[in-house]
Amino acid sequence: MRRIEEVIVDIAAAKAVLAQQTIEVPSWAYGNSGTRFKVFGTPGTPRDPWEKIADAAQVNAVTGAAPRVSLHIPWDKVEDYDALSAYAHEQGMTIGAINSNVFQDDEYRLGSLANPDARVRAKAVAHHLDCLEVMRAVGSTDLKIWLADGTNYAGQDSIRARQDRVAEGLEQIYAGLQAGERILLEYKFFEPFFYTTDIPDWGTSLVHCMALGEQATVVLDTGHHAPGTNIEFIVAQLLRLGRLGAFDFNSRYYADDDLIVGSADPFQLFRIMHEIVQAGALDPALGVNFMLDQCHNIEAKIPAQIRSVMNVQEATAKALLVDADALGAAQQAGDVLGAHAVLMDAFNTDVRPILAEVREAKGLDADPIKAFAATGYAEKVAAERVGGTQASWGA
Ligand code: LRH
Ligand code: MN
Repeated sequence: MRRIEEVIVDIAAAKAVLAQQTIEVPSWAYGNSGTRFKVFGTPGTPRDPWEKIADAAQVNAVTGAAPRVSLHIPWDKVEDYDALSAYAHEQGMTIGAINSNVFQDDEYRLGSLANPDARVRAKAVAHHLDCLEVMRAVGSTDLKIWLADGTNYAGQDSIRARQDRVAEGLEQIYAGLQAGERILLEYKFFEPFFYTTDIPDWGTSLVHCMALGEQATVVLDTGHHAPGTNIEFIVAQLLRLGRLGAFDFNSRYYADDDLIVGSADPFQLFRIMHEIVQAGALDPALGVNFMLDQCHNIEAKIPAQIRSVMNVQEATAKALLVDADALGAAQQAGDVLGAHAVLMDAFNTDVRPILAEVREAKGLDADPIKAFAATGYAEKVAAERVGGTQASWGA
């Protein structure tokens, strides 16, 4: 592992960028989730959006880099969104992207915006317009749309007709946007349907976004690609087109495993952040929202989220330590191994010391995991949160 002292790029500049980096955490990561085989409950799991936000605030408190929490509607539905937003502010948080949900009502068996039944499509559009109202009530500008829509058997429905229906529905939702607001359109290559998925890949999401307009951008969920997909290529292309709106960071070994980002393939996360740094896309002005989208089925949820934020920070720090001049020169000279070595030097650099310094400069403990354990918060909520129903994907 290369030591930080050996690095020649401007460490102070890298630290300044790292100090500004923010990662958005998902409310649903603090609730129970699982697989079709089992959803494990855990003592202290939140029972409502207020408790989810309180837990998310613990991650920000020890990392200083996670000041936003995404909501999912209706999982986070409340009577008074102003009050929820005010509560988030009291906790030092703001509410980020609003995720719609047109994948759990019985009517959506054959799809939502792609459903052959116009009444069901109208219901799905109406839900998204409601989500826009929630977005405005909590001061957010991002409506994140993931359509589970798809089919299971060849011939079940017209692939082309479903695309036309999706386009029409998205148009009706897009028409509801106000200035400064945007749609984040997510794709996923399969699940819950297994023959077609109506927005299966970045190309399909991009085609719909370009048909809609400038306020429509693509969400890249790192768990939503066929095995072997070069995700950083997609990142580079979407940045080139100015259509990368957000990431849903997680990692996987097989399918949409939603594991801790960087836990399965830290080198892939580094390669993705290398494309981000090369494009200057850490600059909030480029509008890329770095979000987590994970489920902690067996591990403690708050420490898992803290580890996730740290993994993104470490991949970003390594990407910021790439000697861009040396890389450019080697690439220009066709020095294949020389260019590769420049990247590997950065990847093989222990960046934990500079991230510790960035945290200490913010008055935080160098080790966020240790800092959280020392708060006794997990034990406190396990004792307090007795009774009621623990939040989970269904509820
Ligand atoms: C779908 C998905 C989507 C969310 C859900 C929680 O797999 O990635 O982003 O709505 O997970
Ligand atoms: Mn996702």
